[in-house]
Amino acid sequence: MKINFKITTLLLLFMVSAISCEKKEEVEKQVNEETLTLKSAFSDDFFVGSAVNDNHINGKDTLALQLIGKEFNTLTPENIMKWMNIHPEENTFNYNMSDQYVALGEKNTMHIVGHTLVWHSQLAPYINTISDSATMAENLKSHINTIVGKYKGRIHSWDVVNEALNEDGTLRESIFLKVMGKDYINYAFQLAALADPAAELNYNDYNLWKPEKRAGVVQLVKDLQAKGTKIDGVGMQAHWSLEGPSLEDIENSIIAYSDLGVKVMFTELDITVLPNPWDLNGAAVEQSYEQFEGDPKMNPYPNTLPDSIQNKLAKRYEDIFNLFLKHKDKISRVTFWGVHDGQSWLNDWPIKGRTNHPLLFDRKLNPKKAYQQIIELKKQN
Ligand code: 9MR
Repeated sequence: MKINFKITTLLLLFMVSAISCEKKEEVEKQVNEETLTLKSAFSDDFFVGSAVNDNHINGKDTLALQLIGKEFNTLTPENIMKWMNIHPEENTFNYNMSDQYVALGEKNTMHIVGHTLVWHSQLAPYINTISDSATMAENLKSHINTIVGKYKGRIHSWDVVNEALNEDGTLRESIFLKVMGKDYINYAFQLAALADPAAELNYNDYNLWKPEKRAGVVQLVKDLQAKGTKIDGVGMQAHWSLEGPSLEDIENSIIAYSDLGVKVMFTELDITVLPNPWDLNGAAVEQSYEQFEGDPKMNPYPNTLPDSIQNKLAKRYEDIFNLFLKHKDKISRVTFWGVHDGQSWLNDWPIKGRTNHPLLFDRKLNPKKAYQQIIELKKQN
């Protein structure tokens, strides 16, 4: 009787502990799911990041800074490393902001991106006065050697050349092309590889889903590879809208770039929800958009985003992330162009002073439905 009682007690204890183990696992799973953030949800898939501005970097925007640390594991500087800011005169380099930027990334153990070394826009004025090839080459060398060298081993990935292509895939008539010919691209990549052999080196551009532009990128990468020049990735900027581009066009580009043996990155993701002057009958692209400033028709959601559009945005982000997950073996990074809607460049482009809602966090830094939907994708997988 006594023995039987002991066995029953032991059995009961065993069952209770088995049940409580199961319960514990369930609770742990629930807690994990509830506390998933972008970086933890996609940690097995790709880096998830954001572009950061001056107020994030200098620590003034403390709330956004907390969000950045919690949600993202990679950063890109939105403006502070562009040529006119970091190297405004031939012999002047401004490292004040870039030092703080790199320190911010290091404090949070992040994948740190440098944006951007060679770009026709936001250039220092002295570059536009150069008219001979040897001087331009010298200046490229000084710019790339100095900056990449300074952050050797600390900036992990560089947008070496930005937006060198026209929409039809031909080379853009930038000051670099005009003065040096097309070899400036190869030269820039070679210089970056010499200055930091371990850094990831990328070509970055917008509208890379377009078949003609895609062909231009494929040619550009093949040309570099044929010369034995190091190129590690193609950055698709991803300034998209609710309607386009199609998932098919995006997917075709992911596959085309990956087939070249390079990584694919989505480097500047945002989804505009506002009407575009390009869609208006008779609005030519070259036209000034000042005529639309203050026009309520062009700024339909100045306060909150209606549920119908919020849902559309969430569905669009869900579809896009589903595609990213399908090709996670090819995609190494997804970076949003801004932390929250209130500081997106799309509030001022292509028309100034509008209220756009293109990101995952609203103006109060609350996660939007699109955020929940993306996280939900990972809970299901
Ligand atoms: O978001 C940036 C905005 O604050 C600047 O005014 C603008 C100036 O050119 O550049 C924006 O960032 C661009 C990025 O550096 C390259 N790809 C296109 C981005 C949006 O214009």
